[in-house]
Amino acid sequence: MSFPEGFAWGTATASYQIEGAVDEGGRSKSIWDTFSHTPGKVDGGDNGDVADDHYHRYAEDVQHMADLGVGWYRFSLAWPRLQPDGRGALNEAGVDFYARLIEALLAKDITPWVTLYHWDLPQVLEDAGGWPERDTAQRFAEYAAAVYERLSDRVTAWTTLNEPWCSSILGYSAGAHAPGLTDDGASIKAAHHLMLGHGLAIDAMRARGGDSVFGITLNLSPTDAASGAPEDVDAARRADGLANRLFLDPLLKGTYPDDLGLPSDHIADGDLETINADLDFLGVNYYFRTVVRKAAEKDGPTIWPLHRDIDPVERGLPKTEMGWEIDAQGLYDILARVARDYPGVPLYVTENGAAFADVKTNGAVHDPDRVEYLRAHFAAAQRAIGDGVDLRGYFVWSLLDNFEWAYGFSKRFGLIHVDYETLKRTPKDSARFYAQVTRANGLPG
Ligand code: PNW
Repeated sequence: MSFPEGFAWGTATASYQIEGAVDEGGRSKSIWDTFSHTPGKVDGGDNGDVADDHYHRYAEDVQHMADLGVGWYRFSLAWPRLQPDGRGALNEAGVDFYARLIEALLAKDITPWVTLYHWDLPQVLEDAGGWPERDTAQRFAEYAAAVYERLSDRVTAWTTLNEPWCSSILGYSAGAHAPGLTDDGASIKAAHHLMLGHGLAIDAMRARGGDSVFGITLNLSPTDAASGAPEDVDAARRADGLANRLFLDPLLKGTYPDDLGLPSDHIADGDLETINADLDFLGVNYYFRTVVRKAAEKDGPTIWPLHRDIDPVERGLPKTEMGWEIDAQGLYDILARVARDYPGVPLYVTENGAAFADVKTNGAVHDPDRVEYLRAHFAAAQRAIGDGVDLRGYFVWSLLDNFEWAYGFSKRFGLIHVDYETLKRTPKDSARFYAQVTRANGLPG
């Protein structure tokens, strides 16, 4: 049960979910500070003010990674820490924090895999219009280039964006994520400007030389019809368009899907060429399969902007604490589909994992459901590789229990338990399981 030699095993986190220290080192506010401090937006009124206090405890966290035996760590940089004004010179205290983290990783032979944007837009840029505004793409490219100049002597793997679907659609049309808007048209513009920012950032970083690799991470979901009825099949095609092809097509083919009837006034000449920048890798985040049917048109916040006649359908499978049905075959299916429809780009699973309630006894943390979840998904990835998918690595979400966005601290995804009273870290059974996998480069047994 071995993976290819050199397969990159890692764990993943994101800045706002773990760092805390929101008022330290010259950091400005992000849209997630604003959103989480707005009553009613996050479960339990939770916010990331302290989170895992990783800003102060990063050295201990790096030691936990070493114990896991991971060779790679995917984390994100907080734009408001590095460029508090959303433009101009970098903030030295911010650069210094990430430089110390990166050096601690390198000292343990852990390769840093940096994400430039995991949703914490400087609030000052949201005040200027946020992602629906074209200038935000330019701001992002300038930020990326400035950071690249300072860190590319030590960091050689660069991801521009994490999950532009979440930033655009959850943020601007479903209202479930910061900035919490519910405007279908704004979300489509936001998606375009995110990808434009991605393309401009890659151009700007490549122009500065070095031997880094550049890519982007998408959350992808195989999308099926609930029945063979033509209207359900049509709903599934459109849901797939909005969740997957809206991002995959421009990034990897240089075209937008033409079957969604989306507005295009905001698209300028040359944009698609910029967005279609060569990718050294595509990161795939996989959590669940989507099954839909045709429904009646409805108003209100939606994850299917401008296609308000789609309903999700449950299949009665066991679920994680997020309410997401567990479907490891879905990981195989999405990897195989990307490899077939968008050939030639190396793939990484940049996130996969699950929220489950932990069982605590005598200071130990048992999480048999997570162990089984990971085992099944690793096996699915291995089948995909066996069938020819060029999958190069796998990052488990997440290293630590952390601030799970709109769910606050109520959902725990960590391999390592965090006690939010004491901030004590305790590796779960799944951490010991994962350490066996990384050391054997495959499933034990
Ligand atoms: C991802 N959805 O978010 C993020 O990259 C992580 O920061 C997050 O903690 C993790 O998955 C678990 O949620 C997603 O509704 C949030 O489809 C929502 C969705 C997908 C991914």
